[in-house]
Amino acid sequence: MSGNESKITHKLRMMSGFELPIDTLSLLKPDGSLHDGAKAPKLSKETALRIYDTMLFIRVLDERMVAAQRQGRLSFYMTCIGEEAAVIGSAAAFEDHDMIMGQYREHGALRYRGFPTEQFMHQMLSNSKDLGKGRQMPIHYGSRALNYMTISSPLATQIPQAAGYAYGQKLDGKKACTLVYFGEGAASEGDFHAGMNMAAVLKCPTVFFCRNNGYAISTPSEEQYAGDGIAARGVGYGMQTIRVDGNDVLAVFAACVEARKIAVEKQEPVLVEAMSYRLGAHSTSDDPSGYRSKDEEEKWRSVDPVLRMKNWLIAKKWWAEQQEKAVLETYRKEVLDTLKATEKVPAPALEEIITDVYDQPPAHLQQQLAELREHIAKYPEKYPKTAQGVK
Ligand SMILES: Cc1ncc(C[n+]2csc(CCOP(=O)(O)OP(=O)(O)O)c2C)c(N)n1
Repeated sequence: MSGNESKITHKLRMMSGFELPIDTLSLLKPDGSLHDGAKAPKLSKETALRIYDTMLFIRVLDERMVAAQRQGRLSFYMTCIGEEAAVIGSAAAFEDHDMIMGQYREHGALRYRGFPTEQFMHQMLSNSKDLGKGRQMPIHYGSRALNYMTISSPLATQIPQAAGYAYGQKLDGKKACTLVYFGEGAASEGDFHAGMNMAAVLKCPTVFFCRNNGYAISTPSEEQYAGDGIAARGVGYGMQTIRVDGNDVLAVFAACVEARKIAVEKQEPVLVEAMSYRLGAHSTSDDPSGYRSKDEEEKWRSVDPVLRMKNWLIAKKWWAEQQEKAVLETYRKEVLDTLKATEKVPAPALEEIITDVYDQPPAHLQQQLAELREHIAKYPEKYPKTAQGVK
């Protein structure tokens, strides 16, 4: 029934925004066993171990990069700690030719697709081997080869882009969809509503994946929206919607396999809201002790998504504690060695600041480049890395 043909009533009754509460799908208990009546999705040993391996890599990368930022080797970093099951479990449910558009906390999805360790480092250190030629701040990765759109800092801009990109996939008759990630904070932006409405009306194969991690920097979710979370908005836009336990990799994977199927086979959008918690700071520029308690964090630490998956893998005899130690050691060494080697790579050539947009850079940009060259040559100590390459 469409909104213009609703059932007629003769009694005045307002409806509250909380009258249609949406359940949360949870399959896996923290100890790694299944809830009564829960059915695990079909997940091969190979895929399960690839998900888990990606989780371990991301834990190591996060830990080492925060330390590198504290040592002054990096200017900025954002961790994914606490949200590994939501990000990596969802990415695993999609095909390599599906497009991914991230917000910024989804490096796990990029790694799952095979982004090499050295490419993470080249990007974070803005050097000449960075695929983005050093033009973005750290953690703004992108990879054309892996169908992962470059991260952009203004919140929610990726959401209407995802609706538009998926509309293009539909017009091209592709058996593919676009997976777009965003936080519950970004869902307050106008772009969220524009993207959701466009996808719903034009039936774009877009999977909207909201990481509801409880905070938008220091603002708790209770102060961000009224009503039943973000999932209720999917229903409001006339979209198939599901809410999942974001710390439960099986629930996330099962929901996303179904979401992709609907998007690709029925050619329509789906909203997935994953309920989780941002265990770390918002970024290396933030200190969460100023706005939340240690007790609250501890409560969420006890339902750690990585530990929960490990318990499940061990129960299935697909994993063992000794293997884990070896993998963590290997990744720690790999990340540190790669960081050291990457620090020696020179900065991008200065003229690359104006290439790639125009066939022939226009005169005013050439002029600005000449002025910049002069400026750097005059104050080389202020631009130690760039000045080496400026003649
Ligand atoms: C348009 C815009 N407004 C504000 C900001 C500053 N900002 C960066 S991240 C952030 C919070 C986003 O929270 P959420 O979407 O919940 O994602 P989370 O960081 O929790 O993963 C804000 C307000 C921004 N980048 N862009």
